[in-house]
Amino acid sequence: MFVDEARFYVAAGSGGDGMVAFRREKYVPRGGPAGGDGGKGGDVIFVASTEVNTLAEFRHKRHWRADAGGHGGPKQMTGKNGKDLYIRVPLGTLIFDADTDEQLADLTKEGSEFIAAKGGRGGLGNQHFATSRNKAPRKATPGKPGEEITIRLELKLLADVGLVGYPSVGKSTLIAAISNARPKIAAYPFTTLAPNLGVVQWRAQREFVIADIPGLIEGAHEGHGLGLQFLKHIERTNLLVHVLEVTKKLEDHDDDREPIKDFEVLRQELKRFNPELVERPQMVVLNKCDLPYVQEEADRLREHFEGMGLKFMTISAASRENLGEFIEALGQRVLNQRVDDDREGGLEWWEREDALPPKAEEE
Ligand SMILES: Nc1nc2c(ncn2[C@@H]2O[C@H](COP(=O)(O)OP(=O)(O)OP(=O)(O)O)[C@@H](O)[C@H]2O)c(=O)[nH]1
Ligand SMILES: [Mg+2]
Repeated sequence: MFVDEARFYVAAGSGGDGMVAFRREKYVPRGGPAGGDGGKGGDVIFVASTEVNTLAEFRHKRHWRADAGGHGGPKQMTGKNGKDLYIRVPLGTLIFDADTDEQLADLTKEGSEFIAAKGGRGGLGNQHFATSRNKAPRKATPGKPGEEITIRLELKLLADVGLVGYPSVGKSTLIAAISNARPKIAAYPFTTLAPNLGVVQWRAQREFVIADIPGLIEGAHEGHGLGLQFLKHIERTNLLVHVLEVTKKLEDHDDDREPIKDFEVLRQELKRFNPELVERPQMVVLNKCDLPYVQEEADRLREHFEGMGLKFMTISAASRENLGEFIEALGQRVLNQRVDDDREGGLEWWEREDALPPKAEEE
């Protein structure tokens, strides 16, 4: 089950207590203080991992605790440090303080960590308290309590490209055709109930991530269909691809779907969710072009969308028509964007579509 929100309590381990003890050795009349220190309590640490994909694990377990530190022992033995508790979360998990709503961390890279609660320090054993006047102190200090906090997690998937479109336009078929994702595909609407991520291989060494989200319909902002809840998972993408289809007009069934109208309706829905989304780089693809009645509409639609200044392509996810060109167009846009972002894995200047050698320095 796909769960993208969670709220729970975490507590670090408390430190172990220091000990009061004296050296007892045969033939040594009065041993000095020898009580060991307590160990440190374990930390609670969130770590981003590609091995988990949702926050489902947190639905039932409401309390997470790291181990306490061991108490100090005799003979100056320090207590064991409590084991840190590592909590694995998916990449793209935002961590908030649930009480103040302050964002504490955004774990976007494999292995990145955030210490949410620090373990308490161990107490000091009486070995530390001997003075010239008191050679046999009976004083030791208790361990400090560990930090505790109520955490709210929010998962916002990380993808370079997001697919949006009405149900059944073929988004899942498309992601299955070009990436390693294997989502469910079927001829009825709302087949996809949760986002899918897929990795697309492009030009041998490079890859990017594409997200397929459940279909959207008119009125989604009012909760129609599955609503707009999944749009947050494409909020972090650099490129949105509107997938369109031409629906067959049947004699007995008058659906008022039309690709240009579909595009405008979904644009409004995106805007209602986050006005910034429609400012994002966008592309339009007409899918199912293996069907003659779809192909017939291609020129008209191309003229319309290119007139709007949008990149427009015709593809068929089923027959794989034009998918190579489609991947190329995505790769160019996504990785060019990364160059602008100065992110890792971007294109070298000579790989860019609009490649021009850098200007020579003027003397
Ligand atoms: N002829 C043809 N059929 C396609 C093509 N792509 C998808 N389909 C069919 O369209 C139907 C819906 O495909 P999906 O990939 O499940 O559509 P979706 O957009 O993911 O739908 P939701 O998950 O419900 O939003 C399936 O029956 C597919 O086989 C295509 O290129 N050509
Ligand atoms: Mg689908």
